Amino acid sequence: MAEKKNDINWFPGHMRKALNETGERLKLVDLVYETCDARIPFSSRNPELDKIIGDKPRIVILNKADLADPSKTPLWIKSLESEKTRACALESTHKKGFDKLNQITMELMKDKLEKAAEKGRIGRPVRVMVVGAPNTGKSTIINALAGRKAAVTGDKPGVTKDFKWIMTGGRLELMDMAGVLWPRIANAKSGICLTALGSVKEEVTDVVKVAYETLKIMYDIYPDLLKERYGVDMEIQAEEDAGYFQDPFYDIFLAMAKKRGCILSGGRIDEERFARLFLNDLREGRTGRITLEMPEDFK
Ligand SMILES: Nc1nc2c(ncn2[C@@H]2O[C@H](COP(=O)(O)OP(=O)(O)OP(=O)(O)O)[C@@H](O)[C@H]2O)c(=O)[nH]1
Ligand SMILES: [Mg+2]
Repeated sequence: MAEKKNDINWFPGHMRKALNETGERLKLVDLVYETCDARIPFSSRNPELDKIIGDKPRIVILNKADLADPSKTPLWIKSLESEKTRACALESTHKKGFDKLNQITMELMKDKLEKAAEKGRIGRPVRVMVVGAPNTGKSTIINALAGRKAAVTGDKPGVTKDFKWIMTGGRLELMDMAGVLWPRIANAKSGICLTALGSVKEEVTDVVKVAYETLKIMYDIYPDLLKERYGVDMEIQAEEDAGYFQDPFYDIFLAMAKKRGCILSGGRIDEERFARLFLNDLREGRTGRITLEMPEDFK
């Protein structure tokens, strides 16, 4: 495999603008819903955004929980909660988890709403800004809360490019924001995970490199899922073919590609086709429910 660049950096103008404007817009809302991908709750949380949100009450939403490892999501929820920050899981395309989200929202707003009611503002709306990394499901969550398709959604990052207020018809007024990454993703594994699960535009990355690095991460955590999906005996391949200079994972990668019929004329392996297939399987949950990081990895 040809060596290509490893760093992942995607920070287009609309994201810089959204990040710059977040601080000012925060003054307009009571609460923040910060979305992350339940499969990578550390890597899909933006440290720049975290600083800007600061002490504002927030609910971290572990979205796409239907695709995450169900044994790990509760551990993440526990580790993310603190005095000003609550957390919950959502399966927003299946409309699951919203009762809990509403309950926490009202708990966090209780004092503020009571004070408003004392001043005669009974039933005052609750204003929420929805922020988070691209493609983590912000617009989908808003549509579920509004009960209609008020925001545009899509299965690629960077769909929402500017902020938009959406009234739910109930008590909530929601501000949909553009998904934002940050200028330098310092942790290489985070960059790989964000790309593998769809928060970084694939076109700016080396898809084979991303798939290959993701395979290594998956091999460490979920070797059985790989074995099941791709029918390759991981251990035997790794031990038998590992020459001194040969990366054993490369053989596994090639064996998996071959098994899935990614072969060019002349018999060469079509690495790029397999890389896309492998990543699509992973993103869409065909490989299984996965969570690629644990809270204790970041303590
Ligand atoms: N499986 C699953 N898919 C989801 C869930 N929530 C959203 N999606 C899908 O994820 C993709 C991205 O959803 P969006 O709502 O557009 O994400 P976004 O955060 O608004 O993205 P940007 O506007 O690009 O930042 C879409 O294809 C959704 O259908 C979920 O809970 N489970
Ligand atoms: Mg959006």
